[in-house]
Amino acid sequence: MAAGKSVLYFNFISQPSRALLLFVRYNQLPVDERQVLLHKNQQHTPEFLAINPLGKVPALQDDDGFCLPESCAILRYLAAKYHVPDHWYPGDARLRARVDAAMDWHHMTIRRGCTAQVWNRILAPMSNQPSSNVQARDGEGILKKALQDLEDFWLGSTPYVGGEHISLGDLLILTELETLRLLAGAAEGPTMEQQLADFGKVRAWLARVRAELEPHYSSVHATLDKAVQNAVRRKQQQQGGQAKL
Ligand SMILES: N[C@@H](CCC(=O)N[C@@H](CS)C(=O)NCC(=O)O)C(=O)O
Repeated sequence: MAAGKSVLYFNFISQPSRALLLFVRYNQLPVDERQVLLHKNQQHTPEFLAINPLGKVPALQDDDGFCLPESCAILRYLAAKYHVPDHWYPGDARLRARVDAAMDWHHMTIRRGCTAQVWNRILAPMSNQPSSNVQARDGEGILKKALQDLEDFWLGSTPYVGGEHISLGDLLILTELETLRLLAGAAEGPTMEQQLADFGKVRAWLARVRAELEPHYSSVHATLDKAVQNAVRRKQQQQGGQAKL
């Protein structure tokens, strides 16, 4: 397999992009990072569509022109290309299958539950796009069930979702859950802390994985931190404005 340099196209708010950034930075992979500004629609420019015709981040381009969309495929590809430590994506068929299962599971459960809330309660109102309270509430239900399964099954008897060691599955689920922090700026609905209150193993796992990924956890999440602060400030201003009416 070609061992040349790659370029990762990403956005700091995008959950799957952050999973890839953590993986690349933690493993010090020779990958250049190029941010795609989604609020400026850079994902729809002809230049970017030539790299990922799906118009989404993350996307990868190797120096020989090979392009790849989809975070899970990119994570697996980079793990193979750069021979990262085995625990990220184990060679053993059963250990690997468990990591694959966690990666597959997260899409329609954790990701679906988080995205429905964050899009409809924060991102859509912020960008003047239509939002749905019904969809946000459905997201709460989906996430509650997903968190219960994370607590009881994925973290039921092991410290990480794939088993005894940190893996690609932990990165995807962690970065998805982190986005819930934006809900601190939502006009209604439960915050991240409220939604995690009943899930002690999930909270302990979050703290463990964040600490293990430092200093990259903080550098990758600095933009999200700022977005959370801005969302909270906007909410306070709106509430202040309403109080004056
Ligand atoms: N299944 C894809 C999801 C990619 C995705 O939905 N990316 C979002 C950001 S999280 C995006 O690029 N949205 C921009 C758009 O749809 O215009 C993956 O895991 O890579």
